[in-house]
Amino acid sequence: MAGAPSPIATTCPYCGVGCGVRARPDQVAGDRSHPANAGRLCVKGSALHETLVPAGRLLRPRVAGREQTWSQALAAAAGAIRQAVAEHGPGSVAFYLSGQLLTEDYYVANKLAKGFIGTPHVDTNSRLCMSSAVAAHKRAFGEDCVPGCYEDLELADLLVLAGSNAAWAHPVLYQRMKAAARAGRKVVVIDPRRTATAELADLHLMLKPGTDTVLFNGLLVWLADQQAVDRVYLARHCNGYDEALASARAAAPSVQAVAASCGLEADDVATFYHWFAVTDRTVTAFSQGINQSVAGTDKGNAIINCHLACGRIGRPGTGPFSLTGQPNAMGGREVGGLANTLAAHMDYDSPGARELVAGFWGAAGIAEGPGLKAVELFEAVHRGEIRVLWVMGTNPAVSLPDSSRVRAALARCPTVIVSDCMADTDTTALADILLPAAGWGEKDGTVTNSERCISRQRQFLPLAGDARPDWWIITALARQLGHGEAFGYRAPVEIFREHAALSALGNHGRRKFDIAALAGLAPQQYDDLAPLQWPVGVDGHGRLTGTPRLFSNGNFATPDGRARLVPVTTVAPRQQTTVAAPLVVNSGRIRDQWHTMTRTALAPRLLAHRPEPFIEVHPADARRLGLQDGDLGQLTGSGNGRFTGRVRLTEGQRPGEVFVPIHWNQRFTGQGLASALVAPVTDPLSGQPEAKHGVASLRPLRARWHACVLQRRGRGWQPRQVGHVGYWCRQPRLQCDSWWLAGDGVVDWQQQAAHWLGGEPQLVMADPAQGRFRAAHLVAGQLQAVLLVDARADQLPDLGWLSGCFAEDVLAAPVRRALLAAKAIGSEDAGALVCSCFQVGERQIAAAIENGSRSVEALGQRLQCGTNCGSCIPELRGLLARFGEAVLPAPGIG
Ligand SMILES: Nc1nc2c(c(=O)[nH]1)N[C@H]1C(S)=C(S)[C@@H](COP(=O)(O)OP(=O)(O)OC[C@H]3O[C@@H](n4cnc5c(=O)[nH]c(N)nc54)[C@H](O)[C@@H]3O)O[C@H]1N2
Ligand SMILES: Nc1nc2c(c(=O)[nH]1)N[C@H]1C(S)=C(S)[C@@H](COP(=O)(O)OP(=O)(O)OC[C@H]3O[C@@H](n4cnc5c(=O)[nH]c(N)nc54)[C@H](O)[C@@H]3O)O[C@H]1N2
Ligand code: SF4
Ligand SMILES: [Mo]
Repeated sequence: MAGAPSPIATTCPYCGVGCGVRARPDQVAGDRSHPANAGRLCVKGSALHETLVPAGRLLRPRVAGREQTWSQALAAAAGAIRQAVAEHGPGSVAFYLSGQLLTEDYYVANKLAKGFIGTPHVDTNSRLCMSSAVAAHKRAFGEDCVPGCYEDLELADLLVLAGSNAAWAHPVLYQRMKAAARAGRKVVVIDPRRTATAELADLHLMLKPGTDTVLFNGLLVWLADQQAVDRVYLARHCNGYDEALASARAAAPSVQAVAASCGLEADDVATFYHWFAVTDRTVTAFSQGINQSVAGTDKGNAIINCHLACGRIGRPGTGPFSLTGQPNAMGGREVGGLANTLAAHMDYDSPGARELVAGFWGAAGIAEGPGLKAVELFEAVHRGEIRVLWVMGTNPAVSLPDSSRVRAALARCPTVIVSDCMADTDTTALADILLPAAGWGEKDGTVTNSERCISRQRQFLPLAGDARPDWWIITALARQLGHGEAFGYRAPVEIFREHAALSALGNHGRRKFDIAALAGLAPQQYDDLAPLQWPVGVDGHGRLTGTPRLFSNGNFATPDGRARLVPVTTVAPRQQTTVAAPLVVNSGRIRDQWHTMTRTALAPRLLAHRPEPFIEVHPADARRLGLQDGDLGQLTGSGNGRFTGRVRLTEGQRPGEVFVPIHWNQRFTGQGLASALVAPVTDPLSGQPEAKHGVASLRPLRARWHACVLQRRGRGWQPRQVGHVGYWCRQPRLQCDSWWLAGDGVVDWQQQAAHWLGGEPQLVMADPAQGRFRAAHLVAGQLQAVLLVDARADQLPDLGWLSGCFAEDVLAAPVRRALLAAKAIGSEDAGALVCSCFQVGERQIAAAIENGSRSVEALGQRLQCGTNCGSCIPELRGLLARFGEAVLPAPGIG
């Protein structure tokens, strides 16, 4: 295309797969040369350019709600920090960082806080995400290292996915696992829910939540009893086998005992154990179903124990594999962003580390020892001990447990500084000083993905408004505080070189994290840096070399070089059901949204798959509670937090347990925070919250009416201000904004319509007997807003067609009539969206199945669904199973 800028190679800012992207402002594509994805992208990655919109950006610094210049805002922030340190000591200042910052941002934040302000209280949202895996790695290997690489997931003959919904959370890696299927390869999924990932499983263990340690302890016992352990490997390279086995035997004496504790069939447990015992090439990939638990660290070690016992680590197709959540959680761990670490994989208690780092930084007042971990940190904020809290790149009002207490803590804190690229989030709403951060595409730096691969993020857009890259903001503040000499960086490359040099400090091969070979990169070399897995070396020709696998020689990062098996006991979930809160609440991700929706909700097609917060319930529980599919349900947690969402009935849920998504927040719905149902209890070693095991009661939300309002963009109506609405949820669409509403009061709809539509409706249809009402407001024939009311939610029409009417300049008469009937004219409603890439809906797919497309491939040929990112294929299969049978030709026909 003439005149179009050529694409820039960069990295996707979402999940820890770390896909390479070739990006232009108006277009993104997978980077074929990137080792993580070889050209593939998932639906979120493919929609990245649709989120590069000015809407909602924070463009100028704000102090106490007023726009300010950078120098004013930095002076205000520096003044608050100086005052807090003078009056209450350095420990009254805290930073709360994010695995979505770039390594360079993270490095300077850590250096400023620990080294120069001298506060140990620097923690990150990775505490909620990876800290149990980090602690497990350290106990077993002596250092926080993921031993293997993505290729191992393809090479494994047995692939175990524990507490991971990779099909939705690591989609491109999932596609790679799927494509690597071959005769004899087995997949075991360990998850209390039947997820999209379970579609890949030869065996799905739908275990009782929180019982993974029993399952893996039982596996260790089985391996020992079947002589499947590698005695030579254990003798040469490991400590602690006998103790770990004794502990496992006490916790999981037999397959029957394991099956009973985990709520599984003994035959299924034995099958898993047998496969593991006989398959040398085994990888166990794990994620938040393991980490987010009061036994998260133990769960990780129980898995690692089994791999060490068989010597299955450090070789192709083997190993425990912690799937990283965020794009740069790994980079944050490298710089030492967690409160219990110092820098560059050195801890405060690593011999001599504090002095070495202090000397390297020239920081005389470096923090003395570990600081508070996220949950404790916000408790300290609540107690008033933290006077200045700086939040960067995370939305704690939504993502930390017991959200109302976190909000109260933020509200009480004398100075809350928030750096974010979005203006209106649940956390920015509580900030005193708001600093506009550059977003993806506007900044330069590096990230490290799940397989230790360092990739460049590159700038291809100008900075929006006065937004600045995070490293710039942090160093500008450091200079205000008088630390100009230590923070005189002019570009990210200078920070990166220092970070690389620090990794070699006092290392002498003791720490695997060593990227000293990159400490001398010239700016151009940094710009051109190709993806590279650490530790990084240099070959005989002076070329940089990465390391796909660690510990291949059986040499670990412990003082004696031996790995440690850790005795694991059984720890029950801390949040236990009660009569008042009889259901277990599981929470997690959906396919098309990223975390608190600040970016993915900007692309309407990413909201079409699941437009509203929902509660997945087993049909037996629903029957007991008087709930039907599509009803509104309300969960009440043990701490009285509430969650209202659309009930989805599914056999994929164990009875007595419900699942809610983590994404919705107060910008999008009235009462849909998963974290409101989670108590702030944590793993004693890692400090990671037990986010997968809240408890709650469930009841139907009584509603006399269900409504939908569609409104032309920018007209400013906010249902947050409406008193008698029991439920609201906002769904931005391509041509308009829309709200789902429900309430129990008696409403005069004529009057209400004028209010909600922002003007007298010209078109009205009322059918009080049916509880039905339709109204539309037009200006000069152009549609401005529509209100649809019905007594039952399932009577509301599909809104896809209606929202299209906002694109028309003048509404034709038949369209007006159809609008009141709210039925599409001449076009079939597509039904609930299944394929986001090609916008294909359930009804279209059902029709195609009826017309003979009886396979995923046939559906792809007819409708294109499933042919791009492939993440809807599990759902296509579900629809084929559901509709395929119903429409089989009757006997005797054809
Ligand atoms: N689409 C999308 N992808 C994402 C993200 C996103 O927001 N959206 N976020 C990224 C981030 S930061 C992260 S951390 C990852 C998370 O990736 P995942 O961990 O794969 O995702 P989750 O949905 O949090 O949880 C995984 C599974 O754990 C199961 N589980 C719950 N309790 C237990 C248990 O006791 N034992 C076992 N074995 N399983 C259990 C849940 O049922 C769930 O299916 O995803 C990353 N990718
Ligand atoms: N109940 C429950 N709670 C959970 C979880 C769960 O499974 N269940 N999962 C937990 C996990 S694993 C995670 S990782 C967390 C995630 O939770 P959060 O980290 O709170 O969620 P995000 O929406 O990713 O927040 C990132 C913020 O940074 C902003 N941002 C984006 N890019 C930049 C940038 O370049 N610079 C700056 N300064 N800001 C930027 C975004 O606009 C957004 O406001 O949630 C945790 N909470
Ligand atoms: S798999 Fe993850 S890194 Fe890759 S495109 Fe999707 S969200 Fe981005
Ligand atoms: Mo995460």
